[in-house]
Amino acid sequence: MNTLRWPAALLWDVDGTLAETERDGHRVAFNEAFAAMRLPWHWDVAHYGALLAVTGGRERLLHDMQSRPEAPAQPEARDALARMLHALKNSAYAQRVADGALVLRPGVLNLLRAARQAGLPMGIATTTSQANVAALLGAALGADWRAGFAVCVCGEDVQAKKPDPEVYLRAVQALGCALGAALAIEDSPAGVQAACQAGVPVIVTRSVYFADADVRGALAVGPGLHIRAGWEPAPPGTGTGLDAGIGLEDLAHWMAATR
Ligand code: XBP
Ligand code: MG
Repeated sequence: MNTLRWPAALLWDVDGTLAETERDGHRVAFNEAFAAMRLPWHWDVAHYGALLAVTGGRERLLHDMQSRPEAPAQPEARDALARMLHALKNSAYAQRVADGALVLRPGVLNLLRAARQAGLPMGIATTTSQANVAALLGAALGADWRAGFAVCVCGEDVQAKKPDPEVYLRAVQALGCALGAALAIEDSPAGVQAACQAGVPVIVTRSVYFADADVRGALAVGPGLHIRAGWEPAPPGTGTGLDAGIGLEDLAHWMAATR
């Protein structure tokens, strides 16, 4: 009996999945933007965690402004301020990446390399902006990072951000495979919801902000791609050494459950 189903493509989420970018990356950069605009706002770790329920940095700013007396009253002025803050935030984020503040999560590089060696097409399916993906992956993978991904669908490329399925529908359409044949790697409930609604199987690598979040619908959930302990269901592959993380064979076993 064949218990393997090799994915036709791997689709990577970015924030929280490829790297722990939120707490020490985007959050800090938002605060730098507030300071640059002389606004008396500061998003602490806990408040930012609550704000992550709103996907998209600009949308997050607009949401937070609803409870800020200093925010402009007129919707147009609010929107303009959010755009300005978001641009400043993204510059500050790129600077943090350039300073080495953000690195890929353990196990990510190994799986990226294994997929590349196996000729498995990969894509990016993220809510974050194109510039942030380019900053992060340019620093982590080199200037030619884009060549390693057949598609890269970002926040600007969709009408509706996660949990809407659009990002996954677009990415899989560009890859040219069946929705159910691709495999997404996510960290957040919104990401899992987006993949599931698109009909794309998904596994979850837990990130700091979504350590206990409800990610039902995922094929497998675990603490990181670098480690085989703590995954549910347990990684069924053989592993390739004592310290081996999650490999392609594990993904193919988990995918077999979708037959
Ligand atoms: C995470 C997000 C993004 C980032 C900030 O996206 O919701 O909004 O927090 O990036 P994902 P922007 O997990 O899908 O990568 O400010 O560019 O939106
Ligand atoms: Mg994420």
